[in-house]
Amino acid sequence: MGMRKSSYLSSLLSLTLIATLVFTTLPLFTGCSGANQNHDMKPVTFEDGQIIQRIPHDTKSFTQGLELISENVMAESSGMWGESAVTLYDKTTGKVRATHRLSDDEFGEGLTLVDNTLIQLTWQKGVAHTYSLPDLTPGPDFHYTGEGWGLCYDNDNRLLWRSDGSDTLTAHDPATFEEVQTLQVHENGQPVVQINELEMVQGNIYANLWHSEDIVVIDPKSGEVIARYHLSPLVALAETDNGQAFTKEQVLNGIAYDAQTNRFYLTGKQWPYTYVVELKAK
Ligand SMILES: [Ca+2]
Repeated sequence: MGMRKSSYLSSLLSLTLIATLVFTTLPLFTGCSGANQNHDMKPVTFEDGQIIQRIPHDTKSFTQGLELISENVMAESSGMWGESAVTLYDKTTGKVRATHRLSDDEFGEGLTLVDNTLIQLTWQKGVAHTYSLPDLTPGPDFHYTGEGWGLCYDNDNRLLWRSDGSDTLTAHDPATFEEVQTLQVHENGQPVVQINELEMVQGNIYANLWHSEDIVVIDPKSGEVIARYHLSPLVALAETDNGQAFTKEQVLNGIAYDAQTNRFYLTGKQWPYTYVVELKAK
């Protein structure tokens, strides 16, 4: 009796598992006929916004910095020892326009544009590289203390904001990279740590948090997190598009804002796509 009951339960569990697999897998293939064959997609609405388009993304790129530097051109900084680079590519096709490899002892991190110069952080070397456009011709380096994680530029106040994995953002003078001020980031009285990639959007700082599926919006005057977006539906879509489970380091990282369309370009480390997303106003 015990065995029969166990066998019955086992069959029931198997059927439930198969049904679950069928029902969870089916919808995933209705809008996409394969990761590298069809980039079109049906818009996906989720609680905090809508995913409306996917754009090919280099799965070798360990994304650390993402910024739209003109109407059509995306700049991306990628990390990893021996593989770090800065790359310019078409924002709709992903076609590479220019790329520059870092030396093997450098780990690329955040990047941003100041006037016509790209600035790229390195993780632990205390060096920020500069490049002129459109050819990524290297210019003079900047030097700073501490780690480099994310970088964005507040053009209105002429301030570069750098994250270092802690709850502190450091503002630098864009001409000299001298430290101007620091900002403690907090939410409901608690420090917000592991702040990673950054993006300046309409006077606020949008930030990835390392190993998190959330993007937070930081008021640069107070350090208060004034909004938090939950991007787990985007991470789930990207993982499906990837065709296999993400490793624990293939995290959401990379925010570029298109002021013309009020849309965000969001990606992750070694993701197959960058996604165009409309975020709800909060
Ligand atoms: Ca960015």
